[in-house]
Amino acid sequence: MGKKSKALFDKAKKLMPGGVNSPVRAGRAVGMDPPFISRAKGCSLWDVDGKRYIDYVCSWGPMILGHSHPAVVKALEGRISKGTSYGAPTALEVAMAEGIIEMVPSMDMVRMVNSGTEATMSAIRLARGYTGRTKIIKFEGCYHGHADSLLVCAGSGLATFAIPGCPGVPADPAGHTLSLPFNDLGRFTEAMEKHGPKVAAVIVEPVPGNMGVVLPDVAFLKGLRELTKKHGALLIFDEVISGFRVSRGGAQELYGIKPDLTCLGKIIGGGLPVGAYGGKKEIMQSMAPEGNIYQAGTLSGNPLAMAAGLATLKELRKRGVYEELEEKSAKLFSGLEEAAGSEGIQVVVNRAGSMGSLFFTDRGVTDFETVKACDAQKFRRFYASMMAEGVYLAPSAFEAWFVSTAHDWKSIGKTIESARKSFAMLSQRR
Ligand code: KE4
Repeated sequence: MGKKSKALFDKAKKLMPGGVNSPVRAGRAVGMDPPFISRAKGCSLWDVDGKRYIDYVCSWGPMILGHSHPAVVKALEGRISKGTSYGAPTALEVAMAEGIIEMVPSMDMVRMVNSGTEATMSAIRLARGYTGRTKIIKFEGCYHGHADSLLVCAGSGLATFAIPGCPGVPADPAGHTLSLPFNDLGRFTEAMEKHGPKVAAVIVEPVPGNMGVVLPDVAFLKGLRELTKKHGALLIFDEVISGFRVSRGGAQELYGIKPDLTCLGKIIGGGLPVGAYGGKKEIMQSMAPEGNIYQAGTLSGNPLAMAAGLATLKELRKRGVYEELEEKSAKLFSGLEEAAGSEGIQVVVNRAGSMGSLFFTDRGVTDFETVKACDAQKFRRFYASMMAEGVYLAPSAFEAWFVSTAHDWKSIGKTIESARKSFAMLSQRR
């Protein structure tokens, strides 16, 4: 890490827990201190010491058009002189709601919030209020933000009434959450037979990105839809990452499955703080002030976030955007696989559209157990080598690579070449 980043990190650690405003950024999972970023443009980041990186974190998903996209910059410049927040309804929110409802198949009505956590927390409260039930089912390896009822770790053994995932989460909210293996329809069926009438909602990342990318067995997703319907529970798709990412209409469009509620975030804010939840009108109408389930937010629907998000969605509606993302992502990830193979390193690549992960293993990666069996030490060495090469990856094996429309062929080629060098290094250090 450069001298300026180090000085900043030393100071930051005195002022903020771990020197960061979100834990993963501290680099503890890879044993490397983080570079401090000074600016970004297109697919590039520059750190405060002037080093350029090709960026595959893309702010953890939002920057699907790359950084400082001209349309987004123009939208923000045109907005900022009109004020930054009113705390009152605006035409921008109407346009955003219209855009989301038009693009997301299951949405009749939507509410804007300020983060993915707020979106999932609100969707859970709505499901509980609407059904009058309390139990929630989630899946191991899926992350839905840091609301108490969703910060749980799966115990071992059968379907487990979860144990709090960290201090400060009282046993009570966590105790209403069951955590089950992802992609295991048998275990889910068993749990629903046992608890179905008490389950308010089943929440799932339809394409998980938070254990690295794991591809869903479509029969599993279809089973979630059928069994929630059978038992009167709501199905919540957490598409904070997969929304507008794995296809224009997200995983629900890709797999043709309509959840009762969907949580969104990231891309719809164009890089500004945002989240949203929505779904069937007869469910959403339970939310205050129309209904009696409360949720609120000072900056919800903020004009700047709406302007950046609208500009982003407008670009994503253009013809050929998802075909371009698919072509670039296929080239990148097949290039990574070929480079690893040529250096005798066994990797598995999971990819869904322009999000993907590379695992150091010789067997399929289909759930959290198989993710945890991958070689984390090899990932750490690969990560350090790629950062030295100027390729900026998420500092954790349990995250995704994101490709944007701003990733050009030259950068993709450079990434593959850097990976080949990194695989060669791993090969020599067996
Ligand atoms: P936020 O509260 O961080 O905006 O969103 C929470 C969230 C909800 N659902 C899914 C599927 C998510 O991936 C997230 C947040 N994603 C992580 C990275 N995978 C954010 C990065 C961070 O925590 O710093």
